[in-house]
Amino acid sequence: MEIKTYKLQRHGDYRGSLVALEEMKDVPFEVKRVYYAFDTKPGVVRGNHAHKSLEQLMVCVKGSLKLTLDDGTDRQSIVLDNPYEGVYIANNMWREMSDFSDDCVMMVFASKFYDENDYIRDYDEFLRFVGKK
Ligand code: T46
Repeated sequence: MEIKTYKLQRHGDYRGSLVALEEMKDVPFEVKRVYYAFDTKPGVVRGNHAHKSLEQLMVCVKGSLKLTLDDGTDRQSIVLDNPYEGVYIANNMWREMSDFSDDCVMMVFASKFYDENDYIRDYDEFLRFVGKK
């Protein structure tokens, strides 16, 4: 399994940096929702679920975190520590986010509105969903 990353274009000049993301261009789907997590407490692991249909692009806009993706067979981790890199997270990936730095801001672009029914929170149910059990 390979984690799919996107290099985001950095518009920099003497004033500083700016990254612009447009749906179907920089983000590979239509964006219905954006959310961000910050002030994550030390040692916390977020995520621990998959989705039935949601697609997402994650960007660590400040600080760093470790993202682990699991397709039911293989598990890979990546450290996100710059605002010029996005990671595509398909629906059928179990995800965990850990090792958040104190200043971390995790921003996520999502293809659908929030829907608790789209979450798969049980790992065995996830394995059945991806046909690995
Ligand atoms: C995901 C990973 C990467 C809302 O009310 N609306 C929202 O759009 C979201 C995302 C969350 N919430 C509420 C639900 C919970 O009471 O915010 C609280 C924290 O959400 P959650 O525990 O789901 O956060 P994470 O960081 O474990 O997971 C989130 C996303 O929920 C999830 O879709 O893929 O980030």
